Amino acid sequence: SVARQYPAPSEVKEELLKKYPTKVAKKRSKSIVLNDPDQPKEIQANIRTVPGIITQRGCCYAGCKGVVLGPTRDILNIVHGPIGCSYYAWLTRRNQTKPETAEEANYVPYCFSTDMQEDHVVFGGEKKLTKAIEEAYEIFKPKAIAIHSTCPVGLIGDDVHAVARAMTAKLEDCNVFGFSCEGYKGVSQSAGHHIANNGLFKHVVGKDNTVREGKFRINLLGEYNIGGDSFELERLFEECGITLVSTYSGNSTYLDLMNSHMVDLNLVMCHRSINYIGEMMETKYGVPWLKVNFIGAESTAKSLRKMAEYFGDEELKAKVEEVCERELAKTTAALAASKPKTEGKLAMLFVGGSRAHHYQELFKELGMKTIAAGYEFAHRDDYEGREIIPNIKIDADSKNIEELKIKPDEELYKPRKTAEEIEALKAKGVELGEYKGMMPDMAEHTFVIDDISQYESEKLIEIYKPDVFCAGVKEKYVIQKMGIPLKQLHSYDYGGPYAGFEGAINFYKDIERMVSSRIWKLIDAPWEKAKKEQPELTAT
Ligand code: CFM
Repeated sequence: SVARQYPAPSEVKEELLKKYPTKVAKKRSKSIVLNDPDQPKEIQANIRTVPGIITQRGCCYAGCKGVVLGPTRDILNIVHGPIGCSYYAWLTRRNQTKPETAEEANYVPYCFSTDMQEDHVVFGGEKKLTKAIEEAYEIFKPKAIAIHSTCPVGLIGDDVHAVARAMTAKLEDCNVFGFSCEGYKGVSQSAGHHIANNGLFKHVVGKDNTVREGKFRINLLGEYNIGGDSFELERLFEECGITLVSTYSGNSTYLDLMNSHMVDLNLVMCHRSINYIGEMMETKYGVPWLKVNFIGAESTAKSLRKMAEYFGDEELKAKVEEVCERELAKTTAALAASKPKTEGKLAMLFVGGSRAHHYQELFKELGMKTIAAGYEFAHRDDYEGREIIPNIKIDADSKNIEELKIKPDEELYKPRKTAEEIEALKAKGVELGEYKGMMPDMAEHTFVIDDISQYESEKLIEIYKPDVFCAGVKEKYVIQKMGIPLKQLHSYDYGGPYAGFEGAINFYKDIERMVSSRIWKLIDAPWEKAKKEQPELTAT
């Protein structure tokens, strides 16, 4: 193959900004960083998108209801608002769940909405909400009901929390709680994660103090079972002899979440969406957290080994080693089959607040280079690493630990490790409570871009012609019409799981197929076709 030539990175950045008005260019410039892995540069993140720019972002309601609360199967989620937002209350995220028995409650396939009308906007919607809760309770008898506010609710001032309190008092054995997660709050779905974390911690965590069986009890925080990812990780934990008490919140139940403070360790997969629960559990119950990444075969093995090292049990370490060796033999064989087709190809990843980092590991294994990546709504710590930024706990989105007045629980607080043990673990690479971020893992002179716009995406594609572009469904078809295959890293298109060892094998195969296919280059985009057929009409 011919070595590709690109303009100098500084010229690329200039090209991305050239068309913007001066003020906009100045603002966007701070969110476009040329990477230096050894000395991560400051990146502008978690700020308002410039109006008029086509962003990839979602809203606060999406982050709260869709992302964090949605996957738990037996919390009945009612969307308070007009029906438009409730379309997205339905399973559009491919978060899977598997009840253990046919009788077990599962509300994931349902869609509950108050279907607010004009007169509710004018005269208030609290009565309508009360009725909706009563009706849902009558039909389903759930143990928990969560109310999610959409924009109009905040604008007219319905007090969903007052309704929730009244209904909790009235209904037998049903915990009703509300979330003020109006779409307009914050600058993206990130504020919704924070509101969801705070609400779950306040209303759910700590309500069941049963000590579950098992020598090593953990939670998996920030794993949502998209395309069955959690199932693969559950398999691995079980084989290693680990008791998984709860997952936040893929394939989870209300009872598991109520019991989730009774563990020895929290593993944090998606730091962005769930770090607040990790912090609060540590403050109140003394449970430490460890950042892991189960995306990529090597990362999965590394994460399992770190976890075993944390527990320090020889039998567990041997078991983890056995599982890793057996599984790595399979992934290595799969990689040998795919890598000749993928080696040297280029990838770009623009997604969410976590996967644009994690999935670079899989591309690395495939011998592919990530030349540009960025999050939609992450904060600076997800890029630069949390330890280098002062006051990282202070978060503009929502209330922080101090404001929530979270203090150690007098009966249940128990530090799991001594200061010396924590130091010893750190020396072995088991760094509790730390996240290094995306930038240190990316090559020098690659681009790190926060909240990339559609325009900037298209420019990057014109310049670098990547072999695969990773984003979501809103980007997918425009980019494929440019002749570049797009892999959805939110929903996995129709594929997955991609986590763990089995997931890695699935990903190798899917990416090999995508980068080998010439189909997108053979089809003219509608605008190219129009140019060919009627050149005079498309002259600008
Ligand atoms: Fe975390 Fe997620 Fe993500 Fe996220 Fe999301 Fe998602 Fe995502 Mo879509 S919780 S930040 S808000 S890993 S829904 S499962 S894929 S943008 S990168």
